[in-house]
Amino acid sequence: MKTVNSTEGATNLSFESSLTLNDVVTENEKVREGEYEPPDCAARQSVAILIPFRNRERHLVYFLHHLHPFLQRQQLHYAIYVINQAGNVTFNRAKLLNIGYLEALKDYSWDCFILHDVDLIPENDHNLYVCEDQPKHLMVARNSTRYKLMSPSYFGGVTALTREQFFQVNGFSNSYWGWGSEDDDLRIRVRQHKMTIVRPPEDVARYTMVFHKRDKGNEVNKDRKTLKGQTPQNWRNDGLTSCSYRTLSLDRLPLYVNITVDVGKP
Ligand code: UDH
Ligand code: MN
Repeated sequence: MKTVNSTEGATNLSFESSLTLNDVVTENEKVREGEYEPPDCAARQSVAILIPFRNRERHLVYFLHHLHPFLQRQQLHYAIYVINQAGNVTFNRAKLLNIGYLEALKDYSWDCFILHDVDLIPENDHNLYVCEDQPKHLMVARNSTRYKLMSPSYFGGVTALTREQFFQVNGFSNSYWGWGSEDDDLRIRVRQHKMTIVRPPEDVARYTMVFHKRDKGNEVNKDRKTLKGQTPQNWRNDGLTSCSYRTLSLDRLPLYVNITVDVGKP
């Protein structure tokens, strides 16, 4: 088996439609229940990767295929958590990420949390999946927006916050049902706590988004602008401290921990 112990810089990504989850399991014998530790050094940070999820099995296969070797080249101690929203009610990305944080901390006192869309694949392994002394926005450039940052205030797609940073801002709001602005809400929380947002250089922080259409059950949230206006008043009462949900199953699969949850409804 190939040993992975150094980064490679820009890589050519491939997306083979014939690739199966079993193939990816075979490629990654050293991963146990979604977790990996470098065998011959002590990782500087222990990192939990949290993925909000529903009905994106094909994307997850590509994600695991690329991310496991990517993270191992960076010599991280890490684990991947997929937080799967049960049922058909409107998707709630932010609440799933709050749940991921709370559940992952039951396993281990992770230093750093990477909040990661399942369809975004990093193109360059010099984009380090570790936390900084300020919250970090990792997805600066992506194919779907011609590798341009959409706005200087954009804080979506892939972000990294320490356990303490995420705790301080009370995590995400639980109130964003459907698509949009939950990431802006997190940025407002971060700014309110006098933190700044850091980014890697744009030639490094590049991603390919696997093509997709808008999902059923994740329509644009019409209340998103109103909600965003209330964040400075609401953050304290709406977040990790008020996140109620029901865990339906927790499965430690070979390449990730799958947590299926009932998040309630709008
Ligand atoms: N997600 C799911 N299942 C869903 C919806 C969202 O797993 O049904 C997760 C997934 O991790 C995804 C993330 O939430 O990467 C963000 O959702 P998204 O990928 O739908 O958001 P994006 O901004 O697309 O990429 C919005 C609609 C795109 C319309 C394209 C028409 N040009
Ligand atoms: Mn997407």
